[in-house]
Amino acid sequence: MTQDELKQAVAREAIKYVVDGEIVGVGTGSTANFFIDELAKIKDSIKGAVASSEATAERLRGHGIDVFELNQVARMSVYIDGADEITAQGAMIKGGGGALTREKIVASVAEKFICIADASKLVKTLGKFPLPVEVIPMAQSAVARQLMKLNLGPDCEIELRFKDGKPFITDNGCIILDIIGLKIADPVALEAQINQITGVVSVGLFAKQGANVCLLGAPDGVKTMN
Ligand code: ABF
Repeated sequence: MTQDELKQAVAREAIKYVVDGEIVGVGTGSTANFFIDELAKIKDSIKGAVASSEATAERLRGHGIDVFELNQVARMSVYIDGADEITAQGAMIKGGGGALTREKIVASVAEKFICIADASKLVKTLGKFPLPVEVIPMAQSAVARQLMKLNLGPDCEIELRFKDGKPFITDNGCIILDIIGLKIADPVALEAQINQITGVVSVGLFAKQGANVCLLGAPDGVKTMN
């Protein structure tokens, strides 16, 4: 099976968690895109969706699914999204696509986070994938200095994310600092430490509120981790 086929398999499985007549929170990325394609097949049985990025909103609308602003939504049963890395305990690194802040906000409103990923995303220790930090642009250098003061390890480096030769700008008009070379022993503690730095909008560590369920696609089938 290809990686895309594994992603499609978890996307199909995730449909079982969608509640009839309700609004579903939808993530960003290639696995979430497969989920949107599956959601389109049952669009008449849901009220609509809240998107975690402009790209997701566009894809949902393209499939004829109503997109609601989060401010219009008081409750949501499930938020379904991919991850860059996930542990067996449900802690994740997210934000490789740059949508971490909106993903975290939409996830915070949902009663359950359903993570959909191929088996390559499962790790023992988070940190091989660069950890994204969304930052207010004027605070770039100040935040980078504060991050270095956290003594995150000998191999740790901080890089401004670029796209097409220019600093990457998020849907919120902010920049991303990627922390590379981490081995995250205590994800909950590191998430709290980084959140406290002035100028940080959010960090792509989803540990305090991690995934409630992870659907992991492997060649021998989809495994459910609770
Ligand atoms: C989003 O999509 C992100 O938080 C994460 O960076 C990414 C995973 O991408 P993919 O599904 O394309 O592997 O969920």
